[in-house]
Amino acid sequence: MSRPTTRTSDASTSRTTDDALVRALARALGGDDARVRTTDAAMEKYAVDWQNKYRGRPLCVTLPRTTEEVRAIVRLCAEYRTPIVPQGGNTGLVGGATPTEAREVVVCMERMNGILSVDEDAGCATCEAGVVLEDLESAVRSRGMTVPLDLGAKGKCQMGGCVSTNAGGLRLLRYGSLRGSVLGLEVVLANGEVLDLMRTLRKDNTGYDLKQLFIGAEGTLGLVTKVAISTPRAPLSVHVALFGLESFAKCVEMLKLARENLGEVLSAYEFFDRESLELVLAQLKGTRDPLPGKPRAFYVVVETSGSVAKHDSAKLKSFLSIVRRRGIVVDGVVGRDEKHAFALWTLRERISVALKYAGAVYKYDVSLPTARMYNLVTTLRERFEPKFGSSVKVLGYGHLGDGNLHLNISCAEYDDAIERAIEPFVYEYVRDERGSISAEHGLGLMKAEEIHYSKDAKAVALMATMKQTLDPLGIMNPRKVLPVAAVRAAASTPMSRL
Ligand code: FAD
Ligand code: 2HG
Ligand code: ZN
Repeated sequence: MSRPTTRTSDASTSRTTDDALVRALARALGGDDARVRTTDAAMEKYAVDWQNKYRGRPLCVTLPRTTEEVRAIVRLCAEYRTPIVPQGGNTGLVGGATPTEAREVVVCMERMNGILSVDEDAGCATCEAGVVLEDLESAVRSRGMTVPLDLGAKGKCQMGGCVSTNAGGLRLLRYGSLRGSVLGLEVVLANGEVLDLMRTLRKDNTGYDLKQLFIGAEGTLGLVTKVAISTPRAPLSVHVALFGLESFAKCVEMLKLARENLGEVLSAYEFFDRESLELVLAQLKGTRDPLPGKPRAFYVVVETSGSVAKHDSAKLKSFLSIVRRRGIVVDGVVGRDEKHAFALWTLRERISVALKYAGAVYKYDVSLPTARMYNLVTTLRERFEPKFGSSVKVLGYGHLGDGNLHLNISCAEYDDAIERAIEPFVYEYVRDERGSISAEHGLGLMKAEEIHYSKDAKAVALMATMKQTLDPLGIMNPRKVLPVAAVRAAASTPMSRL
């Protein structure tokens, strides 16, 4: 087989090269047409993101079944200098898993969905990267354990995608980030070699912790093919309460009291504003106002998880009386049973689904100092009101216990005038607060060029050098995470000049 040195701009040569690569990929995957897809119809669901905001035109979509097949795909793409877009459940919110217009090869991991082991004694599980989060949860639940990650997309997102995003979710407050829970990884590097970091040890101080490089790398440094994750005991008793509050300051005050009084059983502390609730009630069938007839400006979901129901409910009761006595909450409701608790959680967990049904949405996922977090929402409302009136809705919700605000701007359709009113204003605001422009969703395509708002030039240059070392041909998910210019500069800058 001839070895092209670069992708040529000559259309016919380029097409011939593309055809040769597709044929080679088909051979590598056993000539199975269903696993090397080339028609627009067969590629559609892989070409567009969950929000319908990003769309690309991939050269083909590949669906490997084994690490060996992933290696073969990566080697061929390296040989043909053709970019790879790793894809999991395609639920990412920053366009990281979406191909661009650059005729890339999508490598979707959905067929690598085997659960390899569940170890009750060690409290860990190992699986292939394409296992859906909810499937892993069911497997470990039947053995009395839980996956230390839970999010609204659990029925679709995959373990490899979650690890590659370093997804946070609804119980980070309890279990911490995936950087602590992930015990091992297997990764196919950009040269097609396998990096075997699959250990299930809790403690291992032998040199640099290389798996951390791939956690949150959004597929720009290699393809995650296997994951080992700690699986703590599932809580035996779970209680959920939803409160109505009149100001954001009260939500913050109540968080402090929840930490003090619920202590070790506190497992989630999530907030949403009235605008978010109204949208959910309008868009999602079967949802009900939890505190009918008493609209409140803010709502907080508090969850406790423990092992002795009597002890946990006594703690929750005492917490309720403290926050009532101090006049922090106006009213609240405690989940009567599992079904009712689920209904209360739905109001928070499915806000992003309601937003999707409502039309176009601009999403910002930021870390800010907790007490001042909501000021960004009110500031933006003031900015929008005179120009756009009620045609643009500004919503605030998120993981208050983690200092993570989800700012969402909902409108009928995407509009450059609206975007100009938001950006770079939001990024500058977050920079001035020394926050992060990506708390948990990553940078993807959306924010690759904006990384400088949260990281200084030296840090970005060092990241680009690491990218250059691991992916010298630049084939792993190009244009995602890092600015194009930084990656180019790294190719010609010696480390000593950083
Ligand atoms: P994808 O979207 O397919 O990919 C995400 C990124 O990882 C891309 O850059 C992709 O190239 C890369 N990637 C995927 N698989 C691999 C692999 N095997 N190897 C290397 N790179 C890979 N996020 C949160 O943090 N917290 C939340 O609470 C949360 N809730 C959500 C709720 C909903 C309804 C939705 C739609 C999304 C939510 N998200 C949340 C976004 C979140 O990023 C994803 O749900 C999840 O982490 C992505 O997993 P995925 O398998 O869908 O990955
Ligand atoms: C959540 O916490 C997710 O619900 C999605 O991270 C947030 O859609 C969003 O902005
Ligand atoms: Zn979130």
